[in-house]
Amino acid sequence: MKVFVTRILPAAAIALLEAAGLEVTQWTEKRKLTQEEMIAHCKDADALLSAGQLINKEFLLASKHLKVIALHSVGYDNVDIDTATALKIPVGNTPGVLSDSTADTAFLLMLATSRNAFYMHQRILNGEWGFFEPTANLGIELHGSTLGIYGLGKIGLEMAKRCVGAYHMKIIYHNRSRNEDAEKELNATYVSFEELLQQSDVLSVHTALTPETEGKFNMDAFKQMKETAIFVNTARGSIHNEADLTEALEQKLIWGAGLDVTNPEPMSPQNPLLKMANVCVLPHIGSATVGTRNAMARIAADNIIAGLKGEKLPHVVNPEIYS
Ligand code: 8YV
Repeated sequence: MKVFVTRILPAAAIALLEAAGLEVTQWTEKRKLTQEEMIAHCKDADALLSAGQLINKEFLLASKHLKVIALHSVGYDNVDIDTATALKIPVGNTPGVLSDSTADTAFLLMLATSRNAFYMHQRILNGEWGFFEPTANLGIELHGSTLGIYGLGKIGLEMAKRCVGAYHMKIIYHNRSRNEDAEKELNATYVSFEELLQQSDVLSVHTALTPETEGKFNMDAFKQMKETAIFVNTARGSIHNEADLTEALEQKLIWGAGLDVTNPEPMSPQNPLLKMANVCVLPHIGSATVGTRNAMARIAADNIIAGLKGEKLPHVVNPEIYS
């Protein structure tokens, strides 16, 4: 049976697929496939292992024969899950294994933003490391401050643990449902969305992108935040409204922002956010460590192998297809 893989993945995962007797074709060009190319490459395939591609209704209707789609990501906002479910195609993702590396990235952005670190680096490159002034280059102290988490799941919990361990931060969170483990383990307090905005010194986004969370951090939200607050987003760029965030930073409604995700990606090098002292931007590298990307690729391979055997995927996002 044949598997089409949309990116070059760690060799260990390809070896797993081949050891299972599967014929693997990888897309090796350094650009996204077009919809037509996706459909054409999947025509003879039995399974699709996808990273960084849109899987919409049109693609799915043209690729109904696929026995399984495995994503190389925990997020599945780029997949029309309702259509996949209606077509009885199981879709797998890679939860858990990227929680540490993504939380590390959120922590890095929080700390870097609190000290304007990326801008300071840029100033050295520009030859602007000049006269020492005790009142210049001052950042914000994180110790004992309040971390607000929007979407306290696996990744948010790891971010919270780091902040408690490093800075004894107080944890507040807003979720659709309570996270009792975090309440017990970290003394986290559930608050309303408005309280989260008003009380957070650092507000870190760890929720999935859904119609409910899209554009949630807009001007109305930024206006309610502290002037000293740091906004961190390592989830999806569309959860914040970028124009509103830029304006909020320009008007000093909040202190700064650390972003691993933008809308669109890649971000234009001309984006005004990149010129701001109080903004740190990374190119969506939340899960980008050797260990994590290997683990993600292995899970994706396991999902493909199970799907092609007609077994339930170890990590399935539409389990209802089995009932
Ligand atoms: C992925 C991510 O690496 O897992 C996710 O949801 O955002 C990233 O870690 C990226 O989507 C490419 O597959």
